[in-house]
Amino acid sequence: MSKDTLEKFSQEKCLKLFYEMLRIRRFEEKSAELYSAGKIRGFLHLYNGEEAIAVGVMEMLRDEDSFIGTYREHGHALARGVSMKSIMAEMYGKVEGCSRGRGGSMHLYDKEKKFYGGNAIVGGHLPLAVGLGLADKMQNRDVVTACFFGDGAVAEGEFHESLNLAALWKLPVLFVCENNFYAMGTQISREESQVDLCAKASSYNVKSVAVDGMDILSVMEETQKAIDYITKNESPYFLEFQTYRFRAHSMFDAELYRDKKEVEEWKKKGPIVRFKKLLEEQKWLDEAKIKEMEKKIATEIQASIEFAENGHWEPISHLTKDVYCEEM
Ligand SMILES: Cc1ncc(C[n+]2csc(CCOP(=O)(O)OP(=O)(O)O)c2C)c(N)n1
Ligand SMILES: [Mg+2]
Repeated sequence: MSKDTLEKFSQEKCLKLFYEMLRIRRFEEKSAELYSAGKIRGFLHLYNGEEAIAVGVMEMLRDEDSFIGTYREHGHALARGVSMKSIMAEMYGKVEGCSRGRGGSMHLYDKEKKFYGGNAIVGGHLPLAVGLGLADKMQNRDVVTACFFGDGAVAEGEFHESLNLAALWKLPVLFVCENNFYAMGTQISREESQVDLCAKASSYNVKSVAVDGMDILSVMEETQKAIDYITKNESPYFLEFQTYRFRAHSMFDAELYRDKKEVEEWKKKGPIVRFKKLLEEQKWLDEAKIKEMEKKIATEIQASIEFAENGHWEPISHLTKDVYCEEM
């Protein structure tokens, strides 16, 4: 993250990016509290520490581009502009939620925003991204599908099948690997014989680049290059963003598999603290501006909670709605 790169972007844009990362962080901190209070149930996976990836990639995607993600997808939805109210209501399980309360935290969805959903099955959505890319190619749409997944998905067969087919059929898919070095409690070196993930993607003839995922400016620069490449060459692209999750895998995780010192070291390289320092050095950001942002974010979060609290449960009469069964 350097001053030279910073100067390629305007102050206004940089403050917006900083705001978006802070907004995701605060939203998720509140979600954790609401989870502990029993307001949000089911699973809850926080993106704390990885915000630069969702914010940076979304900044570069165009409105017509699609994306699909994992269960750790609140940040992507927020950065894309899915309303915070509809996300909170979804996590409460209310019909006003973006998946009508049927999906919860892991299954956010928004057709208008071309967000084809969060997915709970590790690696299960990579073939869906390939399908979206194939549909776009067959219908001559000049768009890209971004597919976000973790390092754990690389161990799944779907990863290999998807990269192979995307390369073979020359599909416009941007594979975005959020490598936080852990799949639940398993460190990557304990499950992969080859930890260089770009080497795996390259073996399918997919152009691949490893990037510091804690540096929002690099995330944006490399995403732009990837989109340009996909569009020009009608071929997929693989970005490995190296990052770290600061909190537990989900709300049920005693974190016995990693050293607290390791977490503290990564926190020093966090996307928000690093960008804050750079912006302050540039005199684009100060405490007063941060205070103002915090206030605005707190108001939006509070409004989303009120919206969710006042939302409605789906009536029992809907139990068989959207359930299809062939007549016997
Ligand atoms: C096919 C499958 N196997 C196992 C699980 C259980 N599981 C849920 S999350 C997860 C870890 C995935 O790690 P990674 O892909 O690195 O993503 P991260 O959680 O680190 O963002 C596992 C094994 C699952 N959901 N699906
Ligand atoms: Mg991981």
